Amino acid sequence: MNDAAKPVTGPFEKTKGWLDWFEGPSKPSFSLPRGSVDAHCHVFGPGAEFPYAPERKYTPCDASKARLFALRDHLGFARNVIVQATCHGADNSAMVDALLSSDGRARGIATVRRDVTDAELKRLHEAGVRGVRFNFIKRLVDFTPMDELKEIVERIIEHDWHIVVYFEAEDLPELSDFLSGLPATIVVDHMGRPDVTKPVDGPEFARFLRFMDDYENVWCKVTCPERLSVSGPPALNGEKNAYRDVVPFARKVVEEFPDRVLWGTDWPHPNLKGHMPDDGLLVDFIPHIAPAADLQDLLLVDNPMRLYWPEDRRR
Ligand code: 0GY
Repeated sequence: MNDAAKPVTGPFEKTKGWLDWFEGPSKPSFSLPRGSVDAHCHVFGPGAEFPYAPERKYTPCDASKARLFALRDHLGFARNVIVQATCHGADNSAMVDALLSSDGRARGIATVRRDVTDAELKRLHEAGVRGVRFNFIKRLVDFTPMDELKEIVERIIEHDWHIVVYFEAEDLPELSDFLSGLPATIVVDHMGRPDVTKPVDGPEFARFLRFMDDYENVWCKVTCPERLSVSGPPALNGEKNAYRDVVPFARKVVEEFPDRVLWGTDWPHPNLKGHMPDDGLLVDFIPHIAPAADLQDLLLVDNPMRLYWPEDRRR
């Protein structure tokens, strides 16, 4: 990745204390399987071209499609799944622009409201969108009524899209009836954000595992150790054993549900406060949570291909 100017935000002022993504990430020691998919990442702006939404809860640094694709190549991924970030609200233009510039090597997850037109849904599908995201994290979005979410689900079903959900572990009991009633594949972001200071075999994480066990349409991104870790050490300065406290949680999900897990970088890591990880070292986290080659193939290639590029699957 070239070392051009530090990220800026065009006409926007970044949120105070905002950490820009890590400049000059290392080359991973772990060789990703051929055809690996970074199944959770974002683009931000650039703000001068794709303005941030008025209702946003943070203003990030610009993180362009060119930077994302350079990172993809540097780390050894073949494809990306670009998730609409809340700082762009329901204006999917920056994400769609990235999809259209990807030569078919990126799919997208959109944010839509109940007033989205059929023509817009069709346009999003043709650009490569394959799902919507429902975000229940209060610091990121204002509450959307459940009847609006249900209406959206009814609209997207005909495109065979799935639903990505982001929630805090403590909110699962309140959400599980709603989520389990959804007639589509559900992909849970970041393992439902477990509190990793609690035991991996304790009641909170057991509830999440039971949720996956009970509903075969529920998938999980075993992502964001840098967000969930309390113990560290951070993925910086060549650290090969980063975020040790997250390993048992992610590994358990991978081993129990090997054909329903996905992995992604989460670049450019919105809202991290303490440090910004070296993305090369984040890739080196993967063999700790998926030690065997067959698990790595499922996590990084087969599962994301089945969900996002079923027409291109290698088997
Ligand atoms: C993530 C995590 C976060 C932010 C967003 O869309 C977003 O703004 O997803 C977060 O702040 O935890 O998945 O990127």
